[in-house]
Amino acid sequence: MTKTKVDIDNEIQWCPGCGNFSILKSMENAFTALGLEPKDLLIVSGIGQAGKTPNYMECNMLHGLHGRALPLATGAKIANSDLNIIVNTGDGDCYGEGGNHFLAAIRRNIDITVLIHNNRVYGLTKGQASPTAAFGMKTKHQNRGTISSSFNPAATALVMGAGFIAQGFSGNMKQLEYLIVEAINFKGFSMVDIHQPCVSFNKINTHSWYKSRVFDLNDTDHDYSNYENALQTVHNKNHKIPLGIIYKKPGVPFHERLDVLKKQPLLKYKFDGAQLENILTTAV
Ligand SMILES: Cc1ncc(C[n+]2csc(CCOP(=O)(O)OP(=O)(O)O)c2C)c(N)n1
Ligand code: SF4
Repeated sequence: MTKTKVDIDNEIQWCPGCGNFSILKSMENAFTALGLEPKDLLIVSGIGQAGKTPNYMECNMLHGLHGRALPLATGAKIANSDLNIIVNTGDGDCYGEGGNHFLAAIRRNIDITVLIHNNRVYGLTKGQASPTAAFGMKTKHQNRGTISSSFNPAATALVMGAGFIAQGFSGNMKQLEYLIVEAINFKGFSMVDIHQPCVSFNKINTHSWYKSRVFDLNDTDHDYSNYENALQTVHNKNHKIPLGIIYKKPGVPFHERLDVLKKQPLLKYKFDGAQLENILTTAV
């Protein structure tokens, strides 16, 4: 069973009250529910408060540069498709610096689960507006309000053809655990965009701000297998925040699109130096 290391090592570096704690605990609960052992798991992250997450779990981890968690996860999945690969990334990391990698991972349908800790600010660097900040949001740095319009992750993922799109909230751990389990069980690219307060630097999108806006899609007649239904949900005009599975449609994942990977993971192939030499010498 995969345990968090929070209580054991007391090494955690997040502010008291940060939404990251509930995300971490929901991950532990989800891994336990799935019977995942640390050896079965690779957690990949980039830079930011979200990027610290794998440090607080018993797991294999790969900590990359800012915005580069997704290409690392892609390479790891190609090398060893037997691994369950989870990416912990922030809204700045994933939708800002790593934005193009987000699009590429969806197009390739890499069989990984991406958990985005979406607090609408760059937490680690003290609260600049991130791509998901609302237009006009005032921060210490954008003191007249941000002049960029807000990025809509679920809408972007949907039109790009992502197979599993969900939205969660750090203030609803039971649902978040369920969404993480469903995302991991999904074969192909899966993402859970998790609304998370940053208690130190985002005084607008607070826990109570979210509480008064979130609603459970299960309480509506939402059909996550219906694209039109999902499209309407992600363009929700009433400023409420839908939580749950927005869209789910399986497709062929990347490692099953190539015969060489379909046969066995890359790491099980023997290194053939002569073949490499041949490629290098004949390449134009
Ligand atoms: C290429 C690059 N740009 C900027 C930075 C500086 N930087 C480090 S962490 C960070 C903010 C991360 O924000 P987010 O992904 O939203 O994560 P959070 O800390 O809010 O969880 C920034 C801008 C960097 N390290 N590398
Ligand atoms: S700065 Fe914000 S995101 Fe970072 S640990 Fe503190 S509350 Fe959490």
